[in-house]
Amino acid sequence: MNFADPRDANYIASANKSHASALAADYTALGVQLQRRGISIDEITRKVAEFRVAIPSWGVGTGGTRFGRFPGQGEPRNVFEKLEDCAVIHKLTAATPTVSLHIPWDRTDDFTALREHAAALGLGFDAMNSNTFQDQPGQPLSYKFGSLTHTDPAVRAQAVQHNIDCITFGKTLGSHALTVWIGDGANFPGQSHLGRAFERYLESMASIYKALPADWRMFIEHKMYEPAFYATVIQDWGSSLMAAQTLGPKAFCLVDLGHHAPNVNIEMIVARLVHAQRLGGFHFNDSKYGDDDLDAGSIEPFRLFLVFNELVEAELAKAPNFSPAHMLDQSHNVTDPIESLMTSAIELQRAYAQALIVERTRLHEYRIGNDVLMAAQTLKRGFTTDVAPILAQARVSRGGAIDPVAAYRDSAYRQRCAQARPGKQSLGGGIV
Ligand code: LRH
Ligand code: MN
Repeated sequence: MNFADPRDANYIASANKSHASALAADYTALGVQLQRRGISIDEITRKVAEFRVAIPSWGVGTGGTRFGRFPGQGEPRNVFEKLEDCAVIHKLTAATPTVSLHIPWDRTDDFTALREHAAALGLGFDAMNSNTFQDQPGQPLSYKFGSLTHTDPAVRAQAVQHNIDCITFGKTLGSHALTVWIGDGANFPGQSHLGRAFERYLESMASIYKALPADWRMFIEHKMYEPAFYATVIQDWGSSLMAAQTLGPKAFCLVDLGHHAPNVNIEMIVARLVHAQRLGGFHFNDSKYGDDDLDAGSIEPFRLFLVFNELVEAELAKAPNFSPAHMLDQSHNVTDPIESLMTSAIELQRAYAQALIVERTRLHEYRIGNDVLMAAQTLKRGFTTDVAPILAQARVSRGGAIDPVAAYRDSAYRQRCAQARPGKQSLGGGIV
């Protein structure tokens, strides 16, 4: 089997050769179509090429559920190998230059060496993620009954210190944000005092907030349920926003698309958080029922488009304090994680491009005139336009592949990893 390095610029250039003329024809045709709508395709392509989304380090290994995990071939065995796979995703899509780490899953003795390894691969680091939803071997106090909101101040102190350690590691890596998601909550009515649990949360988060460097942000991630199945301390965007506004200007709300009940209007939540100037960022994924962590845009692409429509409206309105951090947060149980992460990053670019080509002046007129049907049709036209040539051209303009999945498969990178990374295939349950 012939191996090629899919991160190599020459390999990517040669892989693009056979697709170049078709792309040129499709791009020209779409350009003519958009020109008729008064839209410059090159302007859209330039903006799409600037779009960036961070890769979750925990997403490059095969994920699982509580019922089991079916490891794939050549899984990364440590954070250094995870970064090598993240570099493949970035080189082929030209859209994912940063990685979001999870501690202690990515803990290493030498974060400076990790930073240098990443830099050599052309990668940097986005938000750090703390983990006080699992107990680690040798951990003095258990998080079984909570962490930052535990009734025992010693457990809360242990969880606060863990978050402060994540900030310390992040400073070495050049990260500028800490994402705090906790599973704290109750399984039964009566188990916890809903008000006091929230007060303990604010007290603990205030201690973590104090440890944030001046140029850092803290992202509060809400989630409706799981692992708590009756009440979760930070259950919804309202609790998250109240906490952010209480903690201070460096605290923001992070929207994980899978953390809402089915049919919740997430784009409305985004619009409100933009208004409150507390939209910190996203964990993009998709879901049909619960926190399914499926590939972004795979179940509800129209919903993803509507979220990006709110982001484009905010961008055009120059909304104050608006610089959302885009991250993927997915669990790849039955696909090659590298392929899923590449196509998911592209689905975000697709939703962004579709939102960018909406004819906003016309839309505004229909809205003001209450021409409901034409307003809805004008917005939908962005979604129904095939922007694939723009996405491919944006990749090529940054040295990426016209067809990333084909280039990846033809390189036999996975097969090479299977040979180079023998061993480690734990079958247990759980997302990683
Ligand atoms: C919780 C969550 C959180 C991560 C974890 C891996 O469901 O979305 O963002 O810490 O997944
Ligand atoms: Mn998440």
